Amino acid sequence: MINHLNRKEFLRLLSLFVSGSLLNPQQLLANTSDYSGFSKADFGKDFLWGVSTAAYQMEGAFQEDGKSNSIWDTFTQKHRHIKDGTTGDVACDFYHTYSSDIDLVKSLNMKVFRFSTAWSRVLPNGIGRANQKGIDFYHRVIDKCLENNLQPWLTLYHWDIPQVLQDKGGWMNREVIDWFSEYTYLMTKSYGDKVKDWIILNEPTAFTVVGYGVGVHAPGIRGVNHLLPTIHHAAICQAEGGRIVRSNVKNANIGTTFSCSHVMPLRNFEKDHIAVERWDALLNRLFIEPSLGLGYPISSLPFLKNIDKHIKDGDMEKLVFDFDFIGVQNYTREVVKNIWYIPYMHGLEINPAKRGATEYSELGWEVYPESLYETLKRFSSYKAVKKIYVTENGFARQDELIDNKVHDIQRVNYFKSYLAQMLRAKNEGVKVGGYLCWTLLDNFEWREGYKPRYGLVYVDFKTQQRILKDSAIWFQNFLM
Ligand code: GCO
Repeated sequence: MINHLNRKEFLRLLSLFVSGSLLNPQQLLANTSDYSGFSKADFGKDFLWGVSTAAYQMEGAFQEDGKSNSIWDTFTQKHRHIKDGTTGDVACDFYHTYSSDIDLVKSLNMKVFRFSTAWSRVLPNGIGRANQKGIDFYHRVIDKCLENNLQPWLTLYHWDIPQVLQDKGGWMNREVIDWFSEYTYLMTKSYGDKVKDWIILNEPTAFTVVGYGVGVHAPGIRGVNHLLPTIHHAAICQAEGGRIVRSNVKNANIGTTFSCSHVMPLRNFEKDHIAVERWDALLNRLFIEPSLGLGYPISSLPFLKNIDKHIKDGDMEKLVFDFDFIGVQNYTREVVKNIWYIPYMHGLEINPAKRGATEYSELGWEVYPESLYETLKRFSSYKAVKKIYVTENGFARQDELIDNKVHDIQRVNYFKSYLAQMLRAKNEGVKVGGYLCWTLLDNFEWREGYKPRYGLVYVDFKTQQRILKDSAIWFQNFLM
């Protein structure tokens, strides 16, 4: 631990610990005990297993067959904000390799293939005339899933609004409600006969806060004045999208997904507990509560108070939608500390390495399987939540290909420990209906570029060759 801290910080922590103010370090360490002894059957025969993917992260073909730029094309090409200077121009080339890639999903004994549709591929002008070649591409993807007896789960928005709409303000412009409705209408009319499982938004907290508040994701916009309308419009679209799917798709199973984390205080100080409340409201409550009719968590998150300016008559009702399920996406936990000078949040997530976490991913995210358990319990405590799916969970590392094999045992252990915590929650009565791991292929990890690899399947980006990692083989056997 001392390696990561300067001497002054170390002495301060030591004195807090001696005075009993710091939580016991053991409480801050991951529980890395080896979980084994469960099998697929323990989850029940209807439990769904699958993989999650996203269009920009793997499709490539960014200008092919009439696709226009999305904000991620612009962000990666123009601003060079990506750590390794890469883009999603080619990514995994899934636009051309979808057929054999979907065969891989089948070969892993999975039942669900979750993908997102790129709005700029099907509606290059954002609205108006549809691009038939773009529409046809997703028909091919869906048909291939159905041929393989896989359920296609379609996510409508995984962060890639068309640039033409961003030029008019994107999510900050209230007209996005009409634009998104038109896009959703087109998708449901095109695929509603074949696709029954629909996810409206992927992680609205992430794309609003990181893209339009902090500005380190596309479109790179900063400031609370931009963030507040973005949050409100995304929350309306989340519900409005649900209503459109409900009216256009017979027997639809409709959900939306949240990036969630179990948040804990660094020290047993009142101020740290208050910081936890703020972070928890931001990470876990911001989008689910308005959809359940509970409004925005303003009292726990004071920077939201000016959101009122953007709320029109009747909007509070429009935020509500009766989702069939909620998708939770959990990778780690957050340990936060009160820091007065941090704007708006007055607290910060402490880097796991700096607080003595023993195991963390290439992104620096701590391995903390109990976070998934806590998240599932937490979301199931909302009475109106009918069902939960874990729609993402996975581990980033720098995998190495040696003799055409990838021995990612650390990832296998990660999955085992998180699955055990999911089972624990399920056995305690949480209605968790499935688990979709992140992700099928190594792909473009947003601002981090291609260095962190998340796939069950290794991708050689020079040749586009695919190689099953040990974790893929582990799933293949586990799901047999
Ligand atoms: C996210 C995503 C994925 C990420 C994954 C790993 O929500 O951030 O849905 O796009 O790649 O979470 O960071």
